[in-house]
Amino acid sequence: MIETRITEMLGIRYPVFQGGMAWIADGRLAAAVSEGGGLGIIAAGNAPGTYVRAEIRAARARTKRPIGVNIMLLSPYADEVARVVAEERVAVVTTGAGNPSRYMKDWLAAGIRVIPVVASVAMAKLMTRLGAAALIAEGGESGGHVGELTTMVLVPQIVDVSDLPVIAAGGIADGRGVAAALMLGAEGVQMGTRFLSACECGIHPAYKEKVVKATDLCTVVTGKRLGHPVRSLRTPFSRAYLEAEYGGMPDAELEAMATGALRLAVQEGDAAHGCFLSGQCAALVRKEQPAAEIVREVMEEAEPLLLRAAKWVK
Ligand code: TUI
Repeated sequence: MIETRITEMLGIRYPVFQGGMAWIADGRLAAAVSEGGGLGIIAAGNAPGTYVRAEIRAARARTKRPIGVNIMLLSPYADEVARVVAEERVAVVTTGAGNPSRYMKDWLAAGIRVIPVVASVAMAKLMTRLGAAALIAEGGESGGHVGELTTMVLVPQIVDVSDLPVIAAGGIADGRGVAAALMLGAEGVQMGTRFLSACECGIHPAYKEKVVKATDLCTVVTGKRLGHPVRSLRTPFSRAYLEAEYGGMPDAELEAMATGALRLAVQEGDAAHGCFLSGQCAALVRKEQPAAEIVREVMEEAEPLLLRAAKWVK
């Protein structure tokens, strides 16, 4: 049993968060993770408040345990969703892709534990000062929108500048990753890619199959030129996008090419036009299995590794 300030603070069995993956992490997946003893997180992505409220209620119909909502701060609906999570008094709000300062006061007044993703030391200091309950340090091995630093160098730097518990994310898909994260000073982990293979994850079967069959060099970062780098699986779409990006396609056309690409991957499994967001650790994800089993398995794998390391100390 691994108990940290995260398990204690949230009243959860395992310090494992399921990443808030846009278009993917719905009430069903989040409830399955929370029922399994981790923290399930509904992704607001680019969806309106009505969707988020419905998914919160769908999750609550399946589990009495705490759930979280991730707010993607670049969303045109971010203000609306920020109000919905306060009205619904969700246990945890995580944020991504930006600075959530303007919402902090209202969320704290609603009794919400705010756990932002921070991709830099400056943001970690600011969030600590504004009342965050914990911090998620997400390295660029992750899928989707990626920061500059790797998990290995980001986590210890965040741990050094904040007294808050830190959750490591990016590149973690099994017990080895969990053990390594704890060694870096983290008190929990967040995994996205590993949960793409969960039975309760409703992505198109072709998406799941691509993840389970992925190999070491299967992901690529696109979108650097427009300032929104995104990691996804190498596909005919990502190849075409990279050619356009580095071939000088005008910004507006490049943006149009990406619009709707995530939905096409998630709902249609369309490799020609879809963008299959995934972290580098897809190569460590080998089979479909229930979400609860994933949560338990990674933590049970980590325990003997931590004990083995302790035995090396003379
Ligand atoms: O947010 C994510 N991952 C995402 S969001 C997303 S949807 C999207 N699609 C296309 C373009 C952009 C977004 C897909 N995947 N992860 C959390 C994360 N947050 N990673 C890095 C950051 C981050 C970056 C900058 C957090 C704070 C930050 O602060 C910038 C500032 O305002 O100073």
